[in-house]
Amino acid sequence: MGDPLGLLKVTVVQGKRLVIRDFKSSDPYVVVKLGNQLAKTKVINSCLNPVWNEELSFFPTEPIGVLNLEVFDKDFLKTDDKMGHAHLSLQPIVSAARLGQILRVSSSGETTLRKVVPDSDNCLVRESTITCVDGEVVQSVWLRLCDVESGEIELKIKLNPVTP
Ligand SMILES: [Ca+2]
Repeated sequence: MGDPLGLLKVTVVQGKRLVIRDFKSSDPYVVVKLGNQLAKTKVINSCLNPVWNEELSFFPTEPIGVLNLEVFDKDFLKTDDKMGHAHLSLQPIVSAARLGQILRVSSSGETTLRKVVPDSDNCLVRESTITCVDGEVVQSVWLRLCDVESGEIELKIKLNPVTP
């Protein structure tokens, strides 16, 4: 295990245009993984545009990994169906947090530290902004789900870095 990087709070905000896995709808939930740490949201029944607004906590260590998301349709009496997956590199938020510390961004107000643009290596739907809000480093992200016909997931990621 490497050095701890702080507390990473991942809020799974909502999903949009998720796929149908039952007759008319799905019962989606999200599994979020960072290395061997795993957390799940609750199941929202019969909804293709679910709002979870659920905060999941992770304790990342150096070197920082990739956040992996998988969406499933909860089923009874059979295995849950896959509804797509996505990943997000945590390197930008970690470097932005370091930059914020170096620049000693004031602990009040909001400062934009960095922007991440969609490309072929990430799952971003649109440009993602990393800001420092009242001392916390926050990244807002919309991810496109892969290996599925449609679906996007909104995340808000907060990093409270360990103070050196
Ligand atoms: Ca189901």
